[in-house]
Amino acid sequence: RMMGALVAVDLGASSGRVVAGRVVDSVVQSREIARFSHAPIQFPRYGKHDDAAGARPLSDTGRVPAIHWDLPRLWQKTVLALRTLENTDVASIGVDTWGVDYGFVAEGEVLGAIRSYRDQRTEGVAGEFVRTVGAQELYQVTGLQMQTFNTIFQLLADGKNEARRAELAVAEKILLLPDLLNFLLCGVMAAELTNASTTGLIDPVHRTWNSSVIERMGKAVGQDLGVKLPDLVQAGNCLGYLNQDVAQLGTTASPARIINVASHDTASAVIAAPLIERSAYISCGTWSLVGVELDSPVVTEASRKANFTNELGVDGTVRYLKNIMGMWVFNGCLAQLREYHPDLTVDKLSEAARSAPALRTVIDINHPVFTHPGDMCQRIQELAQLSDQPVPETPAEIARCVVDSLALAHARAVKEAAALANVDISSVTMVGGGIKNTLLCQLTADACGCPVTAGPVEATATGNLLIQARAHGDVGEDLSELRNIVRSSFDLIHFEPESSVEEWRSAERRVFTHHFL
Ligand code: LFR
Repeated sequence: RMMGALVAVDLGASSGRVVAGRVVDSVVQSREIARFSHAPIQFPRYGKHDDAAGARPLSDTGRVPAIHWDLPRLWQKTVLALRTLENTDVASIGVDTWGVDYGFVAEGEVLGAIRSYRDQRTEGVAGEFVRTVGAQELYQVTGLQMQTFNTIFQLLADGKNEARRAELAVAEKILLLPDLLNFLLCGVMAAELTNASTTGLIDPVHRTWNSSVIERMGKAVGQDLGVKLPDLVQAGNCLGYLNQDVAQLGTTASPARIINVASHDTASAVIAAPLIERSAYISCGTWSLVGVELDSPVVTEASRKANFTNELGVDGTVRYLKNIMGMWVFNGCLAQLREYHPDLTVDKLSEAARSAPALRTVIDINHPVFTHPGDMCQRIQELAQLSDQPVPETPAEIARCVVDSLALAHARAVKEAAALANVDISSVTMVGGGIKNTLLCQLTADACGCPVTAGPVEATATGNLLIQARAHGDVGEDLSELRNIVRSSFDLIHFEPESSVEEWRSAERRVFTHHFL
């Protein structure tokens, strides 16, 4: 049987792509249809009726900008990419994006702007809620890491703002980004579980909406949020059929299906991480997500203090992992350095890092100063100064500091994951765009003191395609079979540790660490 093409719409926080593929004889064949970069967009935020503030720089007013995603552009890019496939037989489409962010739907339309998780409106609000519920209790019932951007805190912040509160009041449903795009594609609303697990509103043991937390939230914002959250569905569910006004895909008898994939990008990436026994994974993109696959959550106090999260994967798995600020910091430095060095590219900066002295300065790459867009180089220099280390000045030194620090953070998180989940780890599997930086892979092997297998780069889109293929019955049911397909479809690169772990341990002692909790 010759099946139609599968289409993965994969939107990361720094770039999006649309990939068309098939699985033929247990090999993924795929072709990139479109790729585009995008970024959170900042708007000045003024005080209410505060005319005097108009003329002053925002920094003087103590106000932080509002940060939105460009949904119209993301949608437009997606539609244009789909239209290029109008002469192809397309069986289905699956959408994945970064987690936590959402929009409202009312009267059949998207209502208002989509805030980015980089928006700082949640700051005080998150702490207040956590203190009322109790950090320990909240962790025990949600298993979720403490990040001020978790959906639960964003909704709480919306409830405190008159205008957003009004939107929340008229919203019929709150839809996470991939669910929102699915709704636009086919008119059906649902919440796919892997991404719902990033909200803070899920019970990770029963894998259902967490009614007690939702009730508390609802009280805090003065509305019954339970009715606004759509029904949960599992990855693999056929949600509906592509609206032919968007694009004419499929056949007249059967338009392309919209399939719920593992719609959290990290969940799709972990599906396509060709894990072997006792291997940790690192999904390297805007973030580095470092962890292990488990079959039940870990909600101990030690785990909470280390800020590990229990996000949900497909087939009953738990993604026990930690968020490390990944290429976000590197790319932020690059953007800034390009003002003075317009010819600089990711590749050139990565190469420059290779030639700079190793482990000269290491910083806490996960320090909250890096959360928001801006002057990354200065922030690095300040942290270097604070810890009495040489201040990196040249592009090469800055880049090296970032890559060394990131590798160190990778190693530390792998070690913590193993200890906290009580599992043995003897290798690390790295996937995602960040592995194109082979220095990062090598240094991660060095810092971990164990072999690293890197690939595929397009793990997220691949995981997306594989769940669609499985929904059509084109591949086996088992996650291990999906990973075998990945192994036979991509060239994986192996890195053996080359330097002594001792050097890394002593470097670690120089890091000026920020304690979250
Ligand atoms: C990666 C990711 C992370 C999530 C962060 C914010 O793209 O989805 O898993 O913590 O973005 O949504």
